[in-house]
Amino acid sequence: MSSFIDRVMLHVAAGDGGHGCASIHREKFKPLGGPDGGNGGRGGDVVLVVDAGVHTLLDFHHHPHQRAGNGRPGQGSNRSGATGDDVILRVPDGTVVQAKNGAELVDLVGEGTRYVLATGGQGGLGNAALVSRRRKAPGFALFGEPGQEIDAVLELKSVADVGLIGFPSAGKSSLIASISAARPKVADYPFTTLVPNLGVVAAGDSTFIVADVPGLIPGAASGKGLGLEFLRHVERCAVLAHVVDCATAEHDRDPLADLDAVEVELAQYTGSAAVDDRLGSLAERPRIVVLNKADVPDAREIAEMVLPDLRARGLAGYIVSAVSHEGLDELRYALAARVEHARADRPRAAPTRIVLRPPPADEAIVVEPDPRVEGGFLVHGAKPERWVRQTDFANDEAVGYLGDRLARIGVEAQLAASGAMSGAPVRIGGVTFDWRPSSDLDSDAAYLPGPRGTDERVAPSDRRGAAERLAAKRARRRPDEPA
Ligand SMILES: Nc1nc2c(ncn2[C@@H]2O[C@H](COP(=O)(O)OP(=O)(O)OP(=O)(O)O)[C@@H](O)[C@H]2O)c(=O)[nH]1
Ligand SMILES: [Mg+2]
Repeated sequence: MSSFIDRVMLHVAAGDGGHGCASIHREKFKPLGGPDGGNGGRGGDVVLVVDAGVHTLLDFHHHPHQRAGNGRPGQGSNRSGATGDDVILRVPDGTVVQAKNGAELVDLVGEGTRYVLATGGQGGLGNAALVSRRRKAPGFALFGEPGQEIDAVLELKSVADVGLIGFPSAGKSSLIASISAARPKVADYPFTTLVPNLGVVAAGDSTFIVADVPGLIPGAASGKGLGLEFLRHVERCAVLAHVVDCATAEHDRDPLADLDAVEVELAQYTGSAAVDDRLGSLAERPRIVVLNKADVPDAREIAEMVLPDLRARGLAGYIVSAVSHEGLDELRYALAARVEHARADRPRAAPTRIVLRPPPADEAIVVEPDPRVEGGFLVHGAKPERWVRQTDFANDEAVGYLGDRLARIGVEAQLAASGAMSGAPVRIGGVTFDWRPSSDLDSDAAYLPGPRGTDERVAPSDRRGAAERLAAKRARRRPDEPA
């Protein structure tokens, strides 16, 4: 079975999440209104959707870069930012998605199947959403998270729609070269083509795949020439196109005789068991006749004489020249119409509406010594890295909030267990901190998450010592770090 591999590298970026808003409600005579900063909107996703109307990856060869919309920032008065627009990419049934390293991510089968290739960034929480019992008036908000950026390879193994069959040197390879981007070898001796060639042909809105197979000669069924072996490459073609040489100098040949000889061979081809029974045998397949080499004056005359005979047999004939390109547009549209007709005949599978997502990010948190920094540690983990990206390091409260979150999921305990000393440089997602364990600060060993804000409206009892605690405890960004 011949399959044609259409491959394209896609560079996609999901939208960034919008930043959360830090705002305080203001109303006449109520100077100390509560926090009312809204959340940022989610960034848009980049989504692949199987569409039975799409047959090749041609579009992506032209537009390999795709970017979804960013989420909008939150605003005061608890207004959330708008969600970023998704980008929907329509792909053919049977598209295989691979990561850049070749690992298969997903095999997209069935009309309507969706796969989220790149996930939009979460919006940052606004300060209204960050209120807790201990942090009553947060003076900060979280940044939106950047959208995922992914390079992926789309691969489509498709089967040809049209098979070009005919005698050696009839011009099959010349023809596929003149109507598609395929560039097979062309020469004036028989059996130039030893392996099938495939090309994508466009005609108006329709695209289809044409296969050029090695030539057939009388007796092919009994093994003459290259035999019938290569006909398995056209077994699943919905349409056959006889390519006939109208300029042959051999006295015992003419277009109708060649056509008959090829038909005799086709009739003897039994094929493999795997053929789609809706298509029927090769002998029953719809076919047209391409009368080639019309640029040669004698050949054109012969072609015109043959047309009525073909019509009498119920066959459509097209007079073309692969060399001068005459008649090729008409041929492309005629083939497209037959291919579309065959596609419409094949019942479509009911939409499956399967939504596939990449496996959830690994929640594991790994702490290890930093090989590049003496006494330093690296912290890996989806959550800590995301939280660092969402933190406004210019805001002490925001940094304190990050410290609380990290302690709560056990990063602090893991650092201590790994032997980190107070003051050790700890790197998370590209940002380095001086690690200050909370046990340094609180006499009790158990960590107590607490408000670290300096906002005036924090209850005085909560604020006691806050400034000192903050100064000692906050995770400081080292001056050598890029912002
Ligand atoms: N004048 C003229 N010559 C053509 C035309 N098409 C093909 N030829 C010539 O015919 C010869 C055979 O062309 P190919 O395209 O290799 O024929 P093929 O059918 O692929 O042959 P095999 O691969 O051997 O089966 C080459 O010398 C071509 O240049 C045409 O439209 N006009
Ligand atoms: Mg050839």
